[in-house]
Amino acid sequence: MKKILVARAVFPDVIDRLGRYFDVESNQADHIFTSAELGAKLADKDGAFVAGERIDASILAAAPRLRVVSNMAVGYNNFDIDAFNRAGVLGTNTPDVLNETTADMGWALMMAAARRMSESERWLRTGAWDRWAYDMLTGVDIHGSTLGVIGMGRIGQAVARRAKGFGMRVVYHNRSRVAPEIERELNAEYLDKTALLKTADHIVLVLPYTAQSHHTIGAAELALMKPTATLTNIARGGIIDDAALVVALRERRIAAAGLDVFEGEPKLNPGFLELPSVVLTPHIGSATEGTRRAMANLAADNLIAALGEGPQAGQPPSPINPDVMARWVSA
Ligand code: 8YV
Repeated sequence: MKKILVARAVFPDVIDRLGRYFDVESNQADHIFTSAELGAKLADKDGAFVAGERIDASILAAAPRLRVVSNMAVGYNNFDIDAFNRAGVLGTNTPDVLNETTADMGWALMMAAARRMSESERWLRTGAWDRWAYDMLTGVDIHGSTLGVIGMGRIGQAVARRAKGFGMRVVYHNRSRVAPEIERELNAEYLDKTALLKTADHIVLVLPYTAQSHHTIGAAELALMKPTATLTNIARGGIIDDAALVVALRERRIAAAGLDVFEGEPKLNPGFLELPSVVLTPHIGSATEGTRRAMANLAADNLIAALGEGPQAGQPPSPINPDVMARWVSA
């Protein structure tokens, strides 16, 4: 029986399912492994189930039997894919099943930032509310405004699709334009980054983290935004220069921000904690019971199939670097 490591705590029934095919070492105590511990755990494993753990050349070198690492996440910037390719290891992820849930979260954060929801609730809880006032906690409108989506992949499109009911104009920026029929369906207009930053009232970041997308939004970009605009990040820490955003919010260069992801999370820039105009959530974009179950099961499907078991044996549903599999067959 092949051996796998499930590196993080996950739904017990998913562990049971994996146990039908493999000798499973689980981690239901959810101990956070150091890189060295993870390498040692993988020394005799054929597969691994991870959720955002960094897998690089040093870990792969410590794991000579390893064939597949299945990420319970759509983003896979935690994988050094070049190292995977060199080692002949398949990486898999969990696309699509979280699109709608994550898009909902983008809207929740954007609306909470625009309408000052967190700030309002914090204030109410202090007991300070004793009257109505014409200018009490006034925010900025969502309806009728311009939504700017940076990163028009599957989740970006789901964010944009929701704008119709709010009567919004949709502008987007992406590495390349999406197909004309998608632009038409979403009523979305392509703009270069500068034009988008100047035009949008509410910007939502939905792009993958790569060396190229590092600090897509820094001081220069924040300076282009409208002082009434909001900025929401449901993508990855590092896409925004958080230190620059703290300054921009402190100096009221933009109205508000909604952040689910942070540079260096689970730590975050302490400046955010002092600012009323930022809504902060702990990377919960995909966190609904149904979606997390779908992600866990898809991650399990990938692992089972990649290791030649189950109904999809040899055909994992969402491989990242499928070319390595040809090397297994011919090896
Ligand atoms: C994951 C995410 O829950 O899928 C992603 O890329 O950011 C989240 O949905 C998180 O990365 C843990 O794996």
